[in-house]
Amino acid sequence: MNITEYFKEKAALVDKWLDRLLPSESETPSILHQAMRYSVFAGGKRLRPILTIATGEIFGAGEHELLPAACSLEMIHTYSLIHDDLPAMDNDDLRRGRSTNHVVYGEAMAILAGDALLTQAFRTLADYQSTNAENKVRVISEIGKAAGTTRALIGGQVLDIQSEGEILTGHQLEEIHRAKTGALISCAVRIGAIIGGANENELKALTDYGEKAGLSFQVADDLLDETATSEELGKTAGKDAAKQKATYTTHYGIDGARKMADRLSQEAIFATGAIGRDARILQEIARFIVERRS
Ligand code: GRG
Repeated sequence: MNITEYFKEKAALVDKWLDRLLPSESETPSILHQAMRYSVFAGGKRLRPILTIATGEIFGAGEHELLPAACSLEMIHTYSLIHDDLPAMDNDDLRRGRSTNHVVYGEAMAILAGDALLTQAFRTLADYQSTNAENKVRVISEIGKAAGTTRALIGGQVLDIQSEGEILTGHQLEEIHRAKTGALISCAVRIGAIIGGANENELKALTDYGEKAGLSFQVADDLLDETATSEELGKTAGKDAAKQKATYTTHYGIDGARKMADRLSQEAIFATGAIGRDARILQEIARFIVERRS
């Protein structure tokens, strides 16, 4: 199976579980549940849940063990996109090829839809039946940490907002993106490994993979922001330049950023060598991350 087919198959599985795990649109308050589902089912790549599934499957974990945790990451990712698009943040009107949540449902409902997705993610994690209670608590802690403030999603967003219009060093740029984008991607790999029962050495190698792949994702994202169209991306292209944001392309140039994305991808692939299991799927995903067109 090639990587495109793999993503299609796993994304369909993620969608099936998300549909099961989210409140139905008819349930009160209907408008909020519609808003949550509007953004979740707007056609994202499902990269984070797929990383959890791919990693967990390497260690023999099954659908019922992996999907609740994988879907909780997608709920958190979608909440971050809804909030990031708000007028108080990036003020964008296009996401996943559709009008942004606040444009359709209003600002108040978009804030609440994001809040509700974050809350539902942790409820999902707590509710699912796991044979290993210790690992379940560990996964909840890992996700709480990655979605939190210290070298994590919200903290990265704060640094990003504070850095607008500033000239950053390469180190500062990396610090922002390791937190804002990398933490959740790396977490996706780690929780797949934890659910699958990886040992400490395997977890260390996979953390290395996740961090490299996470950073390469952001460098590729910056390249796409400059080289792809809004239609291809499903979000507004050229936004970073318009907002005078420091990006990998403004810092290293298009060629420099391209080389950096490829180098990080190679390093991620190399890290999988230390697992001692067939990790070809993670290698394929590392390549996909830097070669994608959306
Ligand atoms: C508001 C708490 C809060 C956090 C916002 C992740 C984030 C922090 C903002 C998202 C905006 C953004 C452009 C982030 C950089 C890279 C990124 C995460 C892009 C979107 O991820 P994809 O390409 O999206 O995986 P899809 O739609 O495919 O799921």
